[in-house]
Amino acid sequence: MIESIANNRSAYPNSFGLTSSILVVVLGVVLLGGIGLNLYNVNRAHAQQPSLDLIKVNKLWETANDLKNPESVAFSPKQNVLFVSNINGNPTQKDQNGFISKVSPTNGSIIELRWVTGLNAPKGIAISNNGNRLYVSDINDLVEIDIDSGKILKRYNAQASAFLNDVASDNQGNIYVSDTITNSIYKLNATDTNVNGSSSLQAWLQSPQLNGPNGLHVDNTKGKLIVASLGKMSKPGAGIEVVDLKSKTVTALGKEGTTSPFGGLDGIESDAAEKLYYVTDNPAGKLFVVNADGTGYRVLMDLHTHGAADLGLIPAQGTIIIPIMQDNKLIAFKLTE
Ligand SMILES: [Ca+2]
Ligand SMILES: [Ca+2]
Repeated sequence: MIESIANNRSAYPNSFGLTSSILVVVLGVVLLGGIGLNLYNVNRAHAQQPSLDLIKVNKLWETANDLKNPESVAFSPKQNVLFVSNINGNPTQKDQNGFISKVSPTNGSIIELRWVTGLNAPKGIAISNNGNRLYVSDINDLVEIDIDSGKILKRYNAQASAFLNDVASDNQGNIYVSDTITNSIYKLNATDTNVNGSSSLQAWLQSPQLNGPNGLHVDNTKGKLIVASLGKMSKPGAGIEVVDLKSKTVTALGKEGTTSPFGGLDGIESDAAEKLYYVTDNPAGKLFVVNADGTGYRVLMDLHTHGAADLGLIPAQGTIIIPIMQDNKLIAFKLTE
């Protein structure tokens, strides 16, 4: 089955079947949570959540289309730079041509196109809690890169993985990686080291409820891993799941398609207050804004293109950066309220 998926994907660049996240999804009718609430509930909801209706987006910049199937973006405040993963071809092929670029968050100029090379099909990117390391998923491996030197320090193999996708870090130094096809989350434990003093990447959670886990976000305050799911590779369509980092209990965020989005979800980021999530639907080319308490969402933007991949967010600047995989570029937007 995985073989046939890989073969389908080689039909690229005709967008359908390119990644885990490229197939058409018919979106359900978007219903916001406000219908039928009494005055008390409306007031209470306003006290807890920013109003979704007031949030607007304006285009800031886009990069030159010199990137090669960019999948994910991460912002480093320390270096004031965006790191971008470039799959460069088939997302399951170990072709050694994948790379990481550095892009200016100010104007989208490409600072260094091939900053780190020798990867295969890099996807999710996360910066470690201490800001020194970059972690990138690469099909079956998690790659550790030294940010100062741009050198690959280590490759951690994720045993029995099929399609590693997003990467997220928590404030304890742990790293989480989603594996879309096997409904798994892997964890690189910061403290659990072997006799040589090095960590290993372990299968941490496997559950059909994860339903094709793609985008990952850690809410450190609540102790939750928020998962934006893709659904089946052959038929994308899923919602957002919340995993308790201690008990590993999985619960759905709101009611998918009604108070939280349903689609071929790809990236998920949060505002600084952890009140709102910004989520991309890759095949439908949409950006959702979602109440973090599962009480409502809306389509913030329709990009009218397939392949809106794993977004980046600069909370302090209200900037959202979306990789458009088949157009080989990033587009940045400013959020205003
Ligand atoms: Ca490649
Ligand atoms: Ca992804």
